[in-house]
Amino acid sequence: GKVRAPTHIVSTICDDRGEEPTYAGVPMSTIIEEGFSMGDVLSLLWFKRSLPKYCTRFIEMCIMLCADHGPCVSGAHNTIVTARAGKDLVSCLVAGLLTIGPRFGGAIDDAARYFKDAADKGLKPFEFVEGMKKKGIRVPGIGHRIKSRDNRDKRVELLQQYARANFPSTRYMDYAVTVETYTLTKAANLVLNVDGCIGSLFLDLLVSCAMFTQHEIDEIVDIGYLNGLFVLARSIGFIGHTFDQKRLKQPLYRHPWEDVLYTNVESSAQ
Ligand code: Q5B
Repeated sequence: GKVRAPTHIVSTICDDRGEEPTYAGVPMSTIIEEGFSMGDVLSLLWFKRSLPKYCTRFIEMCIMLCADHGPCVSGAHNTIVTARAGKDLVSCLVAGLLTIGPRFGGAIDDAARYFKDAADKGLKPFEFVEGMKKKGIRVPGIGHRIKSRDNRDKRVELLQQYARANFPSTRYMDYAVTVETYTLTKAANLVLNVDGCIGSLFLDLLVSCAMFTQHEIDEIVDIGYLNGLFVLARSIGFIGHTFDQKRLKQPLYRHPWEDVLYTNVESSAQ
């Protein structure tokens, strides 16, 4: 009989072999004819299911609100410098993306992991924060360079308002807010930042929409899906910054000497 050759790739999200491609089993014509949104498409390709409207709207809000945060943040800065060095679009984009990590934009998964663990264990905010301090770990999702108690992050406020009005439960976000209340007693800039807000609210979404098993939720948090939201969103901004620099025909960037503290022996002796 026929022997099936072993495959080298297993793929479960998209099939392009038929008359039309399908995303998680949904044909492209359905996606277009039934007016699926970006959030619907993301749900199919990332979560392999159609999520309710309030969830896909939340996903779209995260993408819109994180699309850009000005030219001064690490990623946009890298993109701008790369564009000014005359590099191509993909190089400029990845130069920006490579800065996304535990300090900048990539704290969403860790925020979800730590807030979930602490909330599920019933840790009091001070126990959680002081426990992290003892371990020498900054609380992911807390702290911002320019946002503070008196200069709140509008993105965080908008996401919180939406979730309070539309999510069945905001248990993890509420926990994150109690952590923020505690960290704000230490310093005014230790606010719940956009990463922490998205991380905690995505947990609320996953748990309260009742469309994921506990194992699936653990897997999503474990694998680290959520930084993907920031990566996807901020790519829009980085591409915009690339075009902006090229349109403006900006010259090669060189950082000014005056803004560098040279501390080698020769220069300090002069
Ligand atoms: N301290 C974000 O730090 C930042 C603490 C903390 C306990 C904390 C810092 C941090 C966790 C990672 C995180 C996402 C590096 C940020 C984003 C997207 C963005 C960006 C934009 C956009 C800022 C001063 C004192 C020290 C620290 C203590 C600080 N954070 N303690 N837990 N989390 N957060 N990242 O202001 O005693 O003096 O040693 O790592 O969530 O990336 O717009 O810019 O859209 O693009 O530089 O919004 O918070 O403060 O490093 O001088 O620390 O505060 O231990 O204490 P700063 P530092 P001490 S959202």
